[in-house]
Amino acid sequence: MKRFSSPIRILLLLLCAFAVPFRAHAHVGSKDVYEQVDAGPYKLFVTIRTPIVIPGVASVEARSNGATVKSIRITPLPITGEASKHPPTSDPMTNSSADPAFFTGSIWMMASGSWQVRFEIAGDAGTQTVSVPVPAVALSTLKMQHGLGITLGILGLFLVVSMAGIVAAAVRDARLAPGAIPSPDLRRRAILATAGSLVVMALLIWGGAAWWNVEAASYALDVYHPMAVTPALSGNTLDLNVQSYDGGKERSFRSNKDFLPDHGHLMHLYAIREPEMDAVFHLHPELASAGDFRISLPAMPSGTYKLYGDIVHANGFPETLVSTITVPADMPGGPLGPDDANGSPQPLSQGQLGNSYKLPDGYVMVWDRPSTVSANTAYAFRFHLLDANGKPATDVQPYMGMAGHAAFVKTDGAVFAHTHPEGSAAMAALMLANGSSENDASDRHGAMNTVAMNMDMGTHSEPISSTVEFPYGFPSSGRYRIFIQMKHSATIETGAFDVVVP
Ligand SMILES: [Cu+2]
Repeated sequence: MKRFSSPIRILLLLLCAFAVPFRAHAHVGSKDVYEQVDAGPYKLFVTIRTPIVIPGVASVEARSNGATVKSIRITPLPITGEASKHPPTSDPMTNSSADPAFFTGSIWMMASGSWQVRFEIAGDAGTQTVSVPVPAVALSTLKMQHGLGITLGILGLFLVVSMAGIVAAAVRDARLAPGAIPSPDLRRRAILATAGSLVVMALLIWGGAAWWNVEAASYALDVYHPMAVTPALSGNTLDLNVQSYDGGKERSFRSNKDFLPDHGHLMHLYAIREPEMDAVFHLHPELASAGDFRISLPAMPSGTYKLYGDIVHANGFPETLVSTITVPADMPGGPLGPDDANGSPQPLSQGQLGNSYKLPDGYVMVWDRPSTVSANTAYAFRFHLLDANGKPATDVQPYMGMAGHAAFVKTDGAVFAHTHPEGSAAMAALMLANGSSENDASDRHGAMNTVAMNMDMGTHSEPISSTVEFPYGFPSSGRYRIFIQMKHSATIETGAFDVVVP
């Protein structure tokens, strides 16, 4: 932590108190982690609100909804590397006196990177340990507030003028006998000394500003930028060229060659037609060469599409790579890939989608919409798949190893979060943090086990529940469209729901 000398760090932390709105990118604009955690008999609904500057404090909330939990201790540690083997001493979470199932705590995130919060859960059913991945990045350089700047400026000017006054008085009056009047020569020397002191102070201020700018530029290199991606469409072949991010600092470097498969694919790409969000595709480009993802696009209605490509680095750090393509009217289209799916909800301008969404094959997706939805509040959003007779579907299958996939997308494109029933953390990172991988089906955690086994068993597993829940909280107010994907028999359904968050 040699980035800042401590006065500057303290000042930066102080400035957090004067935070201004910002845009974040870890999905896109959705930094907080909402996770449904299973650890043996214990179930925790975890919310981790990450800081927007690093070092910074993350606040952690956990609600127990399984076996009774007596105490929870938390500790932050990297997901991979030597430091991941030596967790620091854990801190106890505070148990709410009003609600014994609710725990709160906070932890310092001291460096950017791929972190996890490890939970040690204790209760009558014994002790369990489980980890939740937390990508920690600085998302913003905080601008000083106008009023604060003016106040500090006036105080600074007062210091300079006072200093000049002290110098003038010292030169003119210091050796004068009481009551004597300073000579014209003394007065002239006082004026010269005052001018000299002003020059020295101007130089000091200029030097201080230069030093500050160097520090700020160094910090700005650590502010998170997603890796750049350049799309190229030729016929229906889409290439996504991903460039490593190199801010010139080792700790902010992210490679375009270290991707982990996440529920079976290296990239999960959502293509959403702009501006009406009336066509959505969930696609899976393959690596054609290092840093180059390629896919033969299916038939797509023409227009401009926003692309959100989710990848996970080898250290468990997830990124959403954003770009835009224009699909021409005469683009040839191939078939959808086996894990690919699409939907065509009504355009945004035709009003709001309600709580039930009619699917092309007669099935219906239903949202148990909460009576109120507010920003920065954790929910378990619940959806059901009904068959053509309005009965809960009995032929629901895991879709890429999960009961469902959700994408929460703000209509202005400022928020995109692709989440799962386990939560908003990337599955590959979750597995890494809990000591397993997609190649290792014999891992130790129930939820992860199910996923890994479902993937091994492909599409021929037992029918699963027709109800699916997604832990999530909207990061800001505004209008969102939610895309929900579930699979029954061999059909992947894409439902859509609108919500305005006040
Ligand atoms: Cu998914």
